[in-house]
Amino acid sequence: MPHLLSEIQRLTHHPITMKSMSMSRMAILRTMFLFSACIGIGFACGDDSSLKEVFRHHFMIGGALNDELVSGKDPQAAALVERHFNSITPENVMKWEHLQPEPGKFTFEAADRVVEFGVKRGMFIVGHTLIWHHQTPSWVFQDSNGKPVDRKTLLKRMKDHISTVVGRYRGKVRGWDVVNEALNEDGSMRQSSWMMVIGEDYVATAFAYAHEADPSAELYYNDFSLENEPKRHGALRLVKDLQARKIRIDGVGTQGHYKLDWPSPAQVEQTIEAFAGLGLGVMITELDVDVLPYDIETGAEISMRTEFRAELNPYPTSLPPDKEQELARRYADLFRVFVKHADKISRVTFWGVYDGRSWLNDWPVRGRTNHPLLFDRSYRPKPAFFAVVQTARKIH
Ligand code: 9MR
Repeated sequence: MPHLLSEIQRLTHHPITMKSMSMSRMAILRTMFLFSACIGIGFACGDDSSLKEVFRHHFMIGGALNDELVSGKDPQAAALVERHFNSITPENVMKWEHLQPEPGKFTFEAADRVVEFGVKRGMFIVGHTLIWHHQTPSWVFQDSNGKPVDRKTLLKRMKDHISTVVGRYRGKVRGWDVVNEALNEDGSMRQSSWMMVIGEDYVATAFAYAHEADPSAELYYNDFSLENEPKRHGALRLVKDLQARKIRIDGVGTQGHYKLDWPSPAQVEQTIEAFAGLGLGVMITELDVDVLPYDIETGAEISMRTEFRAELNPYPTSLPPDKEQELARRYADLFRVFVKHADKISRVTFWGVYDGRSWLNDWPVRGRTNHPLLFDRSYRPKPAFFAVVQTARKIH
């Protein structure tokens, strides 16, 4: 028991007194559960390693940051970022609707803040994202009468946007998600407005414009569910087409919006090998593991929504120890694959910092309590964190 208490103190960073026992009994009980979850899976909880240090010989460790964190309103989250991440991606503020909400009217304040945050700390900053079908205002695709624009006009808008944005952050944003989610699940091209107005070469054109705006920036294609074969083949085709046209592309981001039971480690491994086989860098760009029940097959199709029902929100306070263990094992399985292929992977970025502020609390069902990341709602490392750390240590 004394050992258990000291481990709890180590985990929570709070001394346990009689007073705190009564005041925060729930928190302490929860930590005891966490501790037993750690023991259950044989991981060394209480290890306060920094992720970026632990994986410094493997790949960068990144996180998606929201504006609240960047502007100083969530200092505990910012402290986690400083300690654990050497790369950052803005979660929303570099999307078209934020940067150019109206024709020619650019609003850079929030994007500037995130770039300044990263530059100050010497972090690798990823720009997300230049061309996407979502979070792009409808004016982009319409003329002054609300009719669809022609190809020439849309190409000009694309070029203006890309050269203004990439040009502004030249030398500071070192890699860009140039095109995001251009594919359907069967590997065919998504019939987005980009595709319908410009045609399939909108992808190559966007990459060419980005390269022109900053010849030293790395350029990526980013998508989810590439672990599923049909979609992966679509992405391979798309990349090969760029390579055949001698258009610069440096890497592919497989987003990594995973479930406890999908995709299998073998699927993850095949995906990494397939893109690396084309001579590209591979990145896991939006990693999280959804632990809640779902009735949507896979992926991160943002347009899909389900109504809230209590049975879809089974862990509204905390994750029970058996689920905590399952999540830890899942993360360990994934990181074992990443570490094995560290020569092909340049970065693993989590989509968020801690559970309290994950997009998965609101997708595909609004208002749930999800637990997909390595840090809990009180900013404490979860058993999954310790499991991830162990994967680096076990192999070396
Ligand atoms: O995490 C983002 C969330 O805050 C936004 O509401 C959502 C809106 O589209 O976008 C989320 O981020 C997405 C990312 O930009 C692209 N891949 C899927 C991510 C999760 O939807």
